[in-house]
Amino acid sequence: MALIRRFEEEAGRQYQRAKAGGFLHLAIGEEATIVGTASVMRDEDYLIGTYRTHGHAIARGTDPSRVMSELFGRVDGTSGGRGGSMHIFDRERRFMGGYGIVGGNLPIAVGLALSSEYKGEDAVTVCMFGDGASNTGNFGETMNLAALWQLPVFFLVENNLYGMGTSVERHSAQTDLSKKAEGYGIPGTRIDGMDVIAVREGVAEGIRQAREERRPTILEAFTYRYRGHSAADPEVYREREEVEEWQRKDPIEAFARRCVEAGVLGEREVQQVRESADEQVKAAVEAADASPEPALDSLYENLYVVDERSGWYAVDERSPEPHRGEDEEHMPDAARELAEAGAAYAGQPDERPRPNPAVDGDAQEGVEPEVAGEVGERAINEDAEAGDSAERFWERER
Ligand SMILES: Cc1ncc(C[n+]2csc(CCOP(=O)(O)OP(=O)(O)O)c2C)c(N)n1
Ligand SMILES: [Mg+2]
Repeated sequence: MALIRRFEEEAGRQYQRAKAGGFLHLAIGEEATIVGTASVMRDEDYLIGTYRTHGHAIARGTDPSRVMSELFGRVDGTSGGRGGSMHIFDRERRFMGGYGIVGGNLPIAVGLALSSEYKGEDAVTVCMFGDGASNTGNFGETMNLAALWQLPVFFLVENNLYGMGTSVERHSAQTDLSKKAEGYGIPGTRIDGMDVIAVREGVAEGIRQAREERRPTILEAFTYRYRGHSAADPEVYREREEVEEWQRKDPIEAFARRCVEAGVLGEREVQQVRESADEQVKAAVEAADASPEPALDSLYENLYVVDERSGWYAVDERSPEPHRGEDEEHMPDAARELAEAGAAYAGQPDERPRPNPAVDGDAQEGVEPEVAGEVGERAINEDAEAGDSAERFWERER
């Protein structure tokens, strides 16, 4: 936590000196939520976050020099200097970004969890996002598939009370964000996100349920960013007193005090932690400064552009003529083939009659997921035995 705090203070300074470009969103004050979460993850687990994720990468073990180099736009950065602050990424440590689109990471988290399931891996995906992101359409789509497919994914809402300058009460109809996915069958709980141990315990349980029971859950962690939304925020939406009140709950100070009082650390050791953080951050700035900018002739690498006539293609990796699926207008056979394949895959409509929950009650209520299928099947079979056709069943229900 101390290292992340020092890193971000320095990142803010380097941004003011125009060493770091683009946008800069600092999570100063939110360290307990970040570190508490990462501390109970296994190496093989995936973590995915938003655009406020310098600390998340560092907590996963990414070298701070590589994160600072990314802010500086240098070749030794985590994305070769091309992503900047909002797009930190470290595949080796399974830190999957870093996204500028609010809520954009949510469906990707479900994709990661699906890949683990598909490959028979034991990994859990931990998806962290803000209170504001819970209002995006992606939220509902993500929760639906996570619950429906019983994926090994765990959601953590970093509720810092604001989405930019809009408070939760003004941006969300349901202000208890832990309840926001209940309708999809994803239960939630709330914890003090300023207490690193509380976060650790809450996340450990959520990860356990995801890993062992394939049961996605949400944890809402209350936290606070001491700085503005981004480096350019006049902060007219909140009172100084509110910031000061949360500063009194500083997660680093509180944890240091707790360790000293419990006799786990001495004052001197706490000081050593801070000094070590300071040294690591100084080294990170030096390394970033020494790292070269990307070569000019690499300007078009990994860059995709859209051409109005021929669709998407990569400048450097593909030949400029249209490829399969890019220019249907001039490739009618390919388009038809794809449409026919899709239709064949969808198969025939299921004509079996279904129970009507409004009349028969919810067959799945209070029943474990494995058993629920059987109950549903039985209800269907009973109807089928009575000689009901699908049409007659629905006619009667209407
Ligand atoms: C889809 C989309 N809409 C709007 C924005 C602009 N925007 C950037 S950050 C932000 C607030 C998000 O708040 P929250 O999810 O609570 O995260 P926090 O910044 O508090 O960590 C908004 C609206 C965006 N980047 N993407
Ligand atoms: Mg927020």
